[in-house]
Amino acid sequence: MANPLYDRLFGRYAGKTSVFLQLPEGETISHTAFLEMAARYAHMLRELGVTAGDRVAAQIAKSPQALAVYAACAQTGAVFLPLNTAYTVDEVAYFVDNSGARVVLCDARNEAGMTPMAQACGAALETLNGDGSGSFADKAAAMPTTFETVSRDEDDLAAFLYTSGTTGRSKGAMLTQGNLLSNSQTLAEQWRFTSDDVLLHALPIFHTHGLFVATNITLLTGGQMIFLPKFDVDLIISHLPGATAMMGVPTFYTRLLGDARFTKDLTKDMRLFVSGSAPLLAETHVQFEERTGHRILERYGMTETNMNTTNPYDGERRAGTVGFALPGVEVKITNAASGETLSQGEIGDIEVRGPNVFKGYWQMPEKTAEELRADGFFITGDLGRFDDDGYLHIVGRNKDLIISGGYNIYPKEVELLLDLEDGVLESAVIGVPHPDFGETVVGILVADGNRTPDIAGIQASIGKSLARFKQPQKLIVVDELPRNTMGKVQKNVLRKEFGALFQD
Ligand code: MLC
Ligand code: AMP
Repeated sequence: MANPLYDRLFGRYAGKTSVFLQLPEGETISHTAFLEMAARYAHMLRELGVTAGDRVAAQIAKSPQALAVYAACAQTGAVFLPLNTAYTVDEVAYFVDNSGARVVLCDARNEAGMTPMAQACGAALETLNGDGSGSFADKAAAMPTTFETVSRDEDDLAAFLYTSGTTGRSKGAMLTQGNLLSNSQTLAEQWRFTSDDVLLHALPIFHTHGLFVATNITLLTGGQMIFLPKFDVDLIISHLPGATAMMGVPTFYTRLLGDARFTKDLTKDMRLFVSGSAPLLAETHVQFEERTGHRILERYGMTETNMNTTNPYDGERRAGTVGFALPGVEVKITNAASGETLSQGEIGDIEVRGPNVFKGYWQMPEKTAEELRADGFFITGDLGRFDDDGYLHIVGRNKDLIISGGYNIYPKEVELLLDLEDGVLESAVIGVPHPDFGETVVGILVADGNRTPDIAGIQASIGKSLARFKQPQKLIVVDELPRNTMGKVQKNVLRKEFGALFQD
């Protein structure tokens, strides 16, 4: 009986008392203690009716317990569906309904709001809080500390991560055990991870970066994680001296550079800083090296593919580029409409193929067919070019997407809500440069007749159903939206006009 994901990430530590997690207050959790917690949770999932292939949705705070839910899903063969803690009940309802989740885990503070939704979707609801308490943990405490791992193979589904679409409807990216394992194995080798590493973990664990890159690599190579509940400059500064590696979105690095305590001496025992999920400004790269002597290693990935390219560990880490294709991954620049590969140096669509590429979107065969070619190449929606030395440059996006502090916002989802508001005829949502988040969300409104839209009222209204990070930081009323001859809104014109809103 085999289960590659569980066996290689978790099961191999059976009986090992080595430290797995260091918590901010100094407490540690051993591999054995972690596996016992996961086994108890696996029994709980079984009690709740979960069998192999069932989806388990979790909107819970980052904690060792949350990570143990991931391990329990692997052990029972369930599909783990982690959700951003910022999502509103309306947003979560869509994921639970669309995925057909059998179990939903939430924070006790959200239980009252989530109960009717879970009932309507026919899912069992249990609570698990950031401090490890909650109905799920309470009941699990009485369960055995070992669980017979359910047999699975590399082609079986391990996780669903939802990614929004240009139509405003989120799609569940189906990731297999093989997708996750192949990628973390390659990254661990490329970035030279070993059991001596201590990863300073400050990313959320409901996205690829914090879960499948940072956590899986550590589990695969036997190192430790300093497991912080979230990114906090003070916590990072106090824990950097005990770490060897850190992964972050560019906002992590710009915030650290903004703090005088972040010095060369503080980072002297670090061997690696990785950045991704959003473009790292070349100037951040340069300032970081000037301050610390370390060159940030930038890589490129996405929900559907895990990681695709990386700058070299040895060799030049070139600012403003995302390096080379990972071993086993093919990257080409195409004209996506014709499928033709472009000449060296030309700008076009980035397409990728490899064992990292997902299986498709859950119950959306047409969407899958639009983006995943029959020959296995995935059309990323990013635009890029290879330079003369083969480094990949991401030069833009062929998809209407805003990335704020590493979180993705699809304008269509916000526009659909704005258009429903009183006094709004139509809207266009754009991303504009922001000194902290890289990009931020701005809504441009056209008034409906002579009625003046009530900006504060609209903000409050959309806030009921839209996560805070997706809400426009500014709403601006204009007479009309610029359109091209085809009638399409020219967002580039709007981005130019409002691009300096948040510049110092
Ligand atoms: C929080 N807020 C954000 C935000 N994060 N607003 C816009 N964009 C964001 N990313 C808002 C909150 O709603 C709140 O609003 C205010 O900012 C402060 O909240 P906070 O909880 O204190 O936020 P903070 O700690 O400052 O978080 C910022 C952050 C965090 C950058 C540390 O967003 C973060 O950890 N981002 C990482 C995202 C990530 O892991 N991405 C990987 C995706 S995987 P208010 O108004 O209420 O004060 C992927 C593939 C790949 O892309 O290649 O990796
Ligand atoms: P997500 O859907 O959250 O996985 O986001 C994936 C998107 O993030 C990619 O399609 C890119 O647009 C962007 N991205 C990830 N890494 C980088 C990077 N290093 N530089 C620029 N954009 C990136």
